[in-house]
Parts: sequence; C-alpha cells; structure tokens
Amino acid sequence: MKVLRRKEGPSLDSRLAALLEAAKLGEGRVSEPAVAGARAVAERAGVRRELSIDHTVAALAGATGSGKSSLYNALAGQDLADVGVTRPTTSTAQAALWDGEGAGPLLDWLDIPRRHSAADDPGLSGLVLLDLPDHDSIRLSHRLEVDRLVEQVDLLVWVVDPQKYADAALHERYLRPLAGHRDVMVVVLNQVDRLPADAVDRCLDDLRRLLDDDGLPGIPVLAVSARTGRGLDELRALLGERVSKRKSWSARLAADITAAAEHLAAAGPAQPVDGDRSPQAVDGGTSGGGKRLGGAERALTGALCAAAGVPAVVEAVAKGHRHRAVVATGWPVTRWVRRFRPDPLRRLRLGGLSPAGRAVRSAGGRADRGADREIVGRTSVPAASAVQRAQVETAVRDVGEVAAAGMPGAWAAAVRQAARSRAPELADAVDRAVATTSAVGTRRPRWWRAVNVVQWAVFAAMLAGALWLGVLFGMDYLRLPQPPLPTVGVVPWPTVLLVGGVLAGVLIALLARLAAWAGGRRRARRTGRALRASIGRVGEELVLEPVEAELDTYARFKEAVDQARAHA
Ligand SMILES: Nc1nc2c(ncn2[C@@H]2O[C@H](COP(=O)(O)OP(=O)(O)OP(=O)(O)O)[C@@H](O)[C@H]2O)c(=O)[nH]1
Ligand SMILES: [Mg+2]
Repeated sequence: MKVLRRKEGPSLDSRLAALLEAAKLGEGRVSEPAVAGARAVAERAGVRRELSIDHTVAALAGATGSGKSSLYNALAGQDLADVGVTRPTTSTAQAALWDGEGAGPLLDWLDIPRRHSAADDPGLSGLVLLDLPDHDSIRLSHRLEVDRLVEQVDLLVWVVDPQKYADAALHERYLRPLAGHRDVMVVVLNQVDRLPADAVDRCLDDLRRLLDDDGLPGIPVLAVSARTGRGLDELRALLGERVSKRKSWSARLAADITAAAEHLAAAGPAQPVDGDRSPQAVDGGTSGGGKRLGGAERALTGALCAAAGVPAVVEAVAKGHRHRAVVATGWPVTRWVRRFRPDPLRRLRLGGLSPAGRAVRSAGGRADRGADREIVGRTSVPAASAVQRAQVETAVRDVGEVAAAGMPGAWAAAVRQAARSRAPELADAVDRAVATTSAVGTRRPRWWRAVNVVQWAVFAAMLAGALWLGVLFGMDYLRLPQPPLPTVGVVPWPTVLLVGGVLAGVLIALLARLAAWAGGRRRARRTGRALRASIGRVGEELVLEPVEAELDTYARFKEAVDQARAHA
C-alpha cells in the first residue's frame, strides 16, 4: 500500500502545483469559472489528501426510486435508511461505515452528520457508503446536496433502474461531463428482478451502449436486485476491491485535476472580445510565425517613422547642417545675413537647446551616444496626420494579429490586447526618440573651425589691404609724399591683399558650402538610419515586448496545463 501511495503522491503533488500555476497564469485571460474551477479542485485535493486515505467514500447516486436506499440497506445489512413509497424519500445524505474509526474528520468535511456502523464485513473494511438523495429531484436542496457530494466523494456508484436508465438528466448532466472519471465510477442496474430473465441482458446491452456514447466505454456495469439480493455479492466484491486498494481517492483527484486542466485549456476569453476581427483562433499553424512577425515589426517601424515625420526631420538635418556650415564657414562679409534666417532643425525644436521644460536624458544606445546633451520637451515636428495615426494603429494591430495566429481564442485575445496595451505611449516615446536621435545631426565637424580661422585670416588680410589702400589714398589726397610701395610683380601689395582677400574669402566660402552640401546629405542619411533604429526600438519596447511577454505567459500556461493534464 505504502509503495503505491508513494508512487502516486509526488506525481499528484506536481500535477496539483502545475494546475495552480496554470490557474495563476490564466487569471484575467481565460474565463473566470475555469480559473475558479481549477482553484477549487486544487483546494479540494489539498483537503482530501490530508484526511483519512485509509477510508474510501463511495456514494450511491441516482434518480428517485431507483433503489439507492434499498441497496444501501442491503449492503449495510440493516435497515438504516427509509425506503418509502412517497417520492422522493431520502432528503439528506447519510453514511454507513465499515471499520469507521478515524473517518470522523472525513465525514465532517463531507458535512454528513448521520453516520451508522454497518454490519461486520472484513471484505469492506474501510468503506464509507453514502446514501444520497435523488439527483433529479423536484427539491432543490436534494439536487444541491447531490452535486456537492458528487464532487467530493472518492467513488461514484450510479444506481439506475430498468425504467429510467436512459434518462437524459443522468447522462447529460452527470455521466458525460464525468467521462474522465471512468476509473472512479460504477453503474448498477437495480431492480432486475422486475425484468423477465431474457430482458436483463438486452437491457444491460442497451445501457452499455448509452454509456459508450457518454464516453464511458468499459465502465463496470452490474445487474443487481436489492430485493432478491441478486448481484449484490459482485457489487460487494467490486467495492471491496476498490476499498482494499485505497486508490480511489487519488484516482478521483487525478481525474479532477485532468478535467480542470482540460477546462482551462479549452476556456474562452476572460472578457468578451470586442473590436477584434476574430474572437476565435486565426489561421492555424504558427510555423513561420517568427518571419511574419518580423514583417509586421518592419511595417510598424515604417508606420511609426512616417507618423514621427522622419522624412521632414531628415530633410531638416541636411538643411540645418548646410545652414550652420554657412554661418560657421561663410564669407565673413556676408555670413551674418544668414543669422537672420532660422535654423531648420531648431525650428522643429530639434538639436535640443531650448532652455525650458523637462529634460530627458538620452536613453543610451548607439544612435544616442553622440547626443550627450539635454533634450527638452516635445519637438515641433508636425503632428501625425489622421491617416498616419490610423496606419500606426493598423500596424500595431497587425503585430498582435500575426503573433496571435494559431493560438486558442482566449490567448489570441490576450496577445492582441498586449500588442495594444502600451500603444497610447507610442506618440510621446517616438517623439522623444526623434529629439534625442536627431541631436546627432547638430554636431559641428572640426574642419568648420579650421576653415573659419582661415576665413578670418583672409578677411584680416583683405581688411589690411583696404586699410593700406585707404592710408595711401588719404596721403595722396593730402599731397603727402608717397612711401615706397612693395609689389608682387607689377601689382602693389595692398591691392593684392584686398582683391586676393575678397576672391579667396568667396572661394573658400563656396568650397565649404560644397563640402557642407555633401556633408549634410551624408548626415541626413545617417540620421535617417539612426532614427529608424531608435524608433524601431520604441516599437520593440512598447509593442513587441508586451506581445512577447504574453506569448511567454501562454507558453508557460500551456506547459503547466500539459503537466497537470498528464496521467500519472
Ligand atoms: N422490485 C424491486 N423493487 C425495488 C428494488 N429496490 C428498491 N425497490 C423499491 O423501489 C422503491 C424505491 O426504493 P428506494 O430505495 O426508496 O429508492 P431511492 O433511490 O432511495 O429513492 P429516493 O430516496 O426517493 O431517491 C421502493 O418501493 C423499493 O421497495 C429492487 O431491487 N426490486
Ligand atoms: Mg432513498
């Protein structure tokens, strides 16, 4: 006995733990009754195994008048229960005990105060036999009592009679839903003394056929008569065998756990699914799901980029670069005019130099590394159009849809919901990503400073030439003697300085502008790539990650359900 118990104990333990884990993971996702049912089973199992496992509780259940009380009395060897002519007779359950020592707490838990000792029968030692009220009673209290005890007992003996063995109430409400409990159920056809001898087998065959249809093939079926005692020895032997094995209680719990796990696996969504295209599993097969998810992810990044105004930002980066290049390297004589024109990047409040607002540090990452400055508030990139917003919404939905493909309804709904769960944060997060990432576009190349120095040197030379010429002009005007004038070839130095300075300044400005034009393009391309990468990361964090977390939860749920369902 011990060996058997030990063999089943741990497996029942781990299955119970798995069932509880599945219930926890399914909470809020699959329908509440399934979760509550699993918890109830786990709780019941926990209590039952703490109580006497040396006793086996068998219940006689069936329709009124089938002869439950008569059988109960016959087995107990004394008239313990009323057998009446008015129907229904039995209104509360009572128990007959064979060596019932230690069964008290078990009967307390079953809430059965009426207990009797049965006539001695070593073969049945350890049996606790219950006489139940009728399951299809006109009295609600009878039905409630039956339903409660049918859930709790270790072994169910369904007593039927030749008239009512096909009753839908019995087959549809009890036998079919308990198809997984075949190992802990027995069907007894009572009152066979009322049938002609040749009709008994026909009746038994018909009953077996019905039970096959209920999903209970091979369940023990006995023909008995409480009145004549026919078949009672077989029934005693069968009960005695079950009682001596002391396995019914664990077999019952195992069947309960399997049923609860199956219920969880098949449960619908916790909340009614609204707005979803399909409440049921979409096209089956998750093979290639990863690839399709990748496609949906790219589409999402694309939609987010468009909504974030990436093309406008990229253009502004190029233009802004050229603008600042002109301010930094242009001909000093004319470059100041540029200052009156706004910086295209700054106009979008990018490049982050605005003094007010909440500072947002760049959140790290390759593209952000250069933007080691504080970025402030919202950018002024034009808001996404209604169409762009709708496209983002569709892309978010598609991610959920693709990820949910092939999943059971409840979980598909949870995955779709997960995809949308953080969507409201997208706009701000993307804007922040644009602000930090586009700041890379504002860094000044080193050569600007060098060119600037040269520009000012050339400007100084030009100024020197002009001054020199001015002095010469003044002296000439005042008819002062001309100082000696050094020349380059035939051209005097001050003229060389002035004209050369102008030409060199303009030429340098033009060349720098050319370089800045190419640089702006390069920088725009780089910024575009960086923007797509950082916006992609936003989509990953706010859409993909919740979806993946949900998929992971489902995987763990499925594993737990499979573990709970597994037969020992
Ligand atoms: N002929 C015959 N009559 C039986 C047999 N078993 C019970 N009866 C009769 O059938 C009637 C109902 O028997 P009960 O034992 O009270 O039936 P029950 O299933 O307990 O009915 P409730 O308590 O109302 O649910 C009684 O009149 C019994 O005498 C049997 O094997 N053969
Ligand atoms: Mg009765």
